[in-house]
Amino acid sequence: TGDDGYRLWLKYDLITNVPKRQAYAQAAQFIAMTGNSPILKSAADELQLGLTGLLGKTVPVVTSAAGRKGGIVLAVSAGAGGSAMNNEGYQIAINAGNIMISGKTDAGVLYGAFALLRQMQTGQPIDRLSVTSSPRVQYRMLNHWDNVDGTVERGYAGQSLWKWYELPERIDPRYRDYARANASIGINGMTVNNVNASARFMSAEYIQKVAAVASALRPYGIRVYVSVYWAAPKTLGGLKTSDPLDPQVRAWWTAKVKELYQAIPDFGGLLVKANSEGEPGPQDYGRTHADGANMLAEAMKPYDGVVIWRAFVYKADPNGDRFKAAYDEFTPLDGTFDKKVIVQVKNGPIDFQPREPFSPLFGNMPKTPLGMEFQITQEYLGFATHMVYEAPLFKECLDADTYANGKGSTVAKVIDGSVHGYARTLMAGVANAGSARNWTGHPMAQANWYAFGRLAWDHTLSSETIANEWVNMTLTHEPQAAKRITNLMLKSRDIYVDYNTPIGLSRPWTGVHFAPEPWQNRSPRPDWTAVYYHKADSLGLGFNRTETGSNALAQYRPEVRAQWENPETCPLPYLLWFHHVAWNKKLTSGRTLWAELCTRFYTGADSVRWMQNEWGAVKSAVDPGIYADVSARLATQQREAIWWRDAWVLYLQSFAKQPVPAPFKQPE
Ligand code: GCW
Repeated sequence: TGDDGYRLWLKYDLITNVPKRQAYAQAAQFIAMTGNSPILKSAADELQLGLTGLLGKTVPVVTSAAGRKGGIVLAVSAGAGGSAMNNEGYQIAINAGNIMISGKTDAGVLYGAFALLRQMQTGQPIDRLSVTSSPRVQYRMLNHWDNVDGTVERGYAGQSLWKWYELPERIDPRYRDYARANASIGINGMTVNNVNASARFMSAEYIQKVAAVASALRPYGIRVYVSVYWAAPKTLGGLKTSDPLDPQVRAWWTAKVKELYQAIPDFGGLLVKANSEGEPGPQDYGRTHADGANMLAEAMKPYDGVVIWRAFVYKADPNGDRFKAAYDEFTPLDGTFDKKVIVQVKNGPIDFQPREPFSPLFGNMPKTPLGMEFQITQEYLGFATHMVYEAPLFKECLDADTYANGKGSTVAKVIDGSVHGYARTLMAGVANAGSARNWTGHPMAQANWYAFGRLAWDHTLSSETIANEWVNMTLTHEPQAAKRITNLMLKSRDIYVDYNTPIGLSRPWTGVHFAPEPWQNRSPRPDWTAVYYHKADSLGLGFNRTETGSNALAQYRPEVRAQWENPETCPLPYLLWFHHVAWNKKLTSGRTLWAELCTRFYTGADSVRWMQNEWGAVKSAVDPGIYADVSARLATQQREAIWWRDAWVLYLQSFAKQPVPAPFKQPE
């Protein structure tokens, strides 16, 4: 028994600190909703729900403050916040004895309402509030990789949230709670279906279903997008081709987009995975990504929607380097995309590895808005069993300097438009939410959903600030315990990297992306084997991407290259990404490569024991249901960390031909 985690970070349990509760109650005696719209109503409803829980009494919603003091006033006004605030921003200030939440739009007010609740949930004072906040990125989206049959590609939290067989008639009440959770962190868009898309989502039947989902999310300021199966004109429309330059194909998409907007007036747009991993695309007809994207953009022209075109492409070239593929295909197209197109780029050049250098596309497409694609679901981070707090991973990429426009041209500043002046800005996260009672399988994985949204709103927030907020809202208010859990979260990603892919290793798996298979050397494609990535041999380990190797480093600015191209000075976390290093080479740590690898694998696995101890120490401060769930998952993680360690050590030892250094014990 205990908390089932359903309420996520929106718990609103009674505040047990009585003076604090009384102070809040004093300042929140009524909610004045001046104006009326479904989104404003959501804001008022949420405040009422939250305050009722936190304060233990019902706070009335009224239509005007009518000269009263001591309440919360919600107001939409075009001038709110002045020019410093954008359309979705909010201001919270004390005005005539009330807490005034204002925005230029009702969505801004909704975000402000959640911000005020967060203030109370985290125990901050509210009597002298003066906050102005605007999202730094315009399109803040989740991408669901959900299929028609209810399965979720790379989903580890049960079946899909979207019950296609019940829609459009039945709206699962969960859709609203999903919308609340997203709105609370500022997410304003979502794609309902997998990028490996079924053409069915373009059928009249499914458009009605998607429209029903959209109607549940609309009152929370969330727009719905759909992933497109490129060959739909052929498979669904019965045309002979899906060539983007064919007039019939163009007419088909124009009509389809019109149909979508008739059903969903605020439809967000289309997301496309084309000519990637066997999916069809414009290249099947000798056309480019830009030809394809621009054709869809033309169909979207009458509407306020966008085309999001993914840059996750790589060809099966046994002599090539997959690292270079997206840059090679996309940079020549810079400047040729329609204004409605955003190109969505994964954070790293390969594929959501536990640690990757930033994608060299960032900073190299000045004329094409590039959006960020992060993966929240833990495809390569231990599914729903390992505890990995992802904010440090997101931040490492966002804070990396591309030097595109001189020092300080961070990836974050490319994404938010400040480096190249992009007209549209986007951050997307591949969702980790499913129909599991607690949404994310691992209770701690809720923090990754939360962190993604907070960073999409404001990438300058620190991983620690976000973790601390989440812990206080979700797990405990006990300061020592909250500190301990925050610290545990902050260390969890590096611990995972240590036992999984230390010093710049990547992709030691095939198949299900979970089990260690560094020996895997057979596959229909060379770049779908494990040996392709680590290149272990009798001399050493790692992928030479310098001039004497694939020269992928040439895709970065000289300043970035300089950090990584010299094996003597390349930071250890990135070393094997760029260099083939001899087993006995002395590293900057003072250890040989082999000794350093062993040290990482062993300390990483041992650190999971430390995680277990730390979690054990907070037992009395967290809910027993959540405590037990996390404890059990940590025990699994501990067992699996050793499995990873031993698989790697034994495999690499067959090349390094050296004993495991003391004090570590040779695996059996
Ligand atoms: O990470 C890989 C996944 C695929 C995924 C693909 C992509 C949706 O293993 O499952 O397909 O990337 O991002 O397109």
